[in-house]
Amino acid sequence: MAVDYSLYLVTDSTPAILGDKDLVSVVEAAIQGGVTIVQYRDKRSDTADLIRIGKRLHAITKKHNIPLLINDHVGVAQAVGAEGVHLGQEDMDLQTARRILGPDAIIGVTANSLSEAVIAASGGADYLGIGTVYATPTKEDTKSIIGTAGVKNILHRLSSMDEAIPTVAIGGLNASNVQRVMFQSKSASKGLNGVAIVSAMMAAEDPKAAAATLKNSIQSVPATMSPEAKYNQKVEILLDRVPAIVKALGEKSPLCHNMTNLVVQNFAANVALCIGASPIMANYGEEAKDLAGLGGALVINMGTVTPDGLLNYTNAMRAYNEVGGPVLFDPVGAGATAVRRSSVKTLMSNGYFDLIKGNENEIRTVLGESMGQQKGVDSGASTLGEAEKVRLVKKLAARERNVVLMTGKTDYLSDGDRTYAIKNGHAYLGNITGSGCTLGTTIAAFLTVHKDDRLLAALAGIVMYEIAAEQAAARDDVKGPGTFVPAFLDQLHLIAADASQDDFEWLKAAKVERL
Ligand code: 3NM
Repeated sequence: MAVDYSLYLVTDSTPAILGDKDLVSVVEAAIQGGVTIVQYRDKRSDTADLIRIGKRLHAITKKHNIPLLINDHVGVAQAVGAEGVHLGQEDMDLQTARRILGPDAIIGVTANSLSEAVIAASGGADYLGIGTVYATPTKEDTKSIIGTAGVKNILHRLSSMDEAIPTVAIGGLNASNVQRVMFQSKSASKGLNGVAIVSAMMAAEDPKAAAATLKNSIQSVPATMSPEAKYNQKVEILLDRVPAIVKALGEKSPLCHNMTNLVVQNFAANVALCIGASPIMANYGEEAKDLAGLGGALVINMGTVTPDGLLNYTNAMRAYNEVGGPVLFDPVGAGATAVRRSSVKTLMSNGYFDLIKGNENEIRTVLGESMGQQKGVDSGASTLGEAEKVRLVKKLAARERNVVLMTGKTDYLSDGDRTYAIKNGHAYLGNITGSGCTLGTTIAAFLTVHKDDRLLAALAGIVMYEIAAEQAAARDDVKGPGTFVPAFLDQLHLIAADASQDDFEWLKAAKVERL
């Protein structure tokens, strides 16, 4: 019998999660909402109770024609007549359980690492529970938090094996992240078959509605995430499309919601205005619920991160993710302190970023290939060659299934598939504060006007921004970084004004190469 693993309910009878609700009623409601398989997990009851409750649960699951598995206790599974068991790494070994339960029983195994996954898959497990994806109060003794990157690694390894074993992810999954986790975990050849969830259903006030919402999220593709499409690769064709995008920005004047650092608030708002966007510098995450519905984009720039700030970023990111509004992440100084390194992890595990932009060190840190302590938030001297930079942006974009921009004298832009070098800009951008941050503001605004191809939208913003800088630096009245700033704002404004008149002479200065 083919088992549907898409929405896998793991029960929990502890008061902290179940409250005063009746276990069997909660399970039945969740099944009515769309649960496809149930695991009875109860770490406290004695054997007699496990069998008694297990039988009641089995009566329900049989009525709905879905399998019931018992956590850990092979004997209980036999007594109840359940369809199988789920074994943790500390439970009975797979081979013994198979011998006792026979070839038809469904036996699942928890895998936390590549080797655990490979051993279980080649040992004949019927499915794997891969986790812990995110930290969860439901199970505090978890071994390691592997995130979507860890799940993806395991899936990639399993895809090279003969056995096409089904997989579910577990740990900290809920309505706000299941869709993204399914999407981001997918490796080229293998995706998850489903998600295993405890508290988001067992602790819900309305388990049927909670299950229905989860089911709906799992079955749909996230609003802004569609990189399956085959995009055009050619630079000339991409640049031909830039004018329409720049013009659309001026016409639409999208909201550009910046949660940015204290240093650049004013400059970022001015840049947003000059390119034709409508800035709002709202740092209170609760406001994002209203703002996210207005069709704009969110910039999370963690240049002056604080504990409150981190919470606000997370809330805002969730609000935009829910409606598919673009979110840009600028991990300023990501490698500078332990706090920032951990902030990057917190943010990456709590939501989806359409685009991550950073300098060499920041991108390395986000990827987890940091060379150690970074001094301050400046870019510092580049230490990597082009091939290595290209490898980093491609790898991060493929891992996150988004677009990554590494800024520097040459910028590298990739969606994991297409990668480009952009050689516009001027040295003065490196002599003023906020030039990287306001490039982020610019790109975020562009992401709202061309959602079909995020890389192209970002490219349009980058060339407009950097060519404006070249024009400003070439002006007679510009003597250095001080006079450069107002001239730069002027040129951004002029390019936007020219675009509204269909004048795109400036675009001839674009220096973009496909790699
Ligand atoms: N196993 P929630 S995490 C039962 O990592 C379980 O193997 C895990 O609970 C593992 O959905 C976990 O409430 C608890 O986060 C998952």
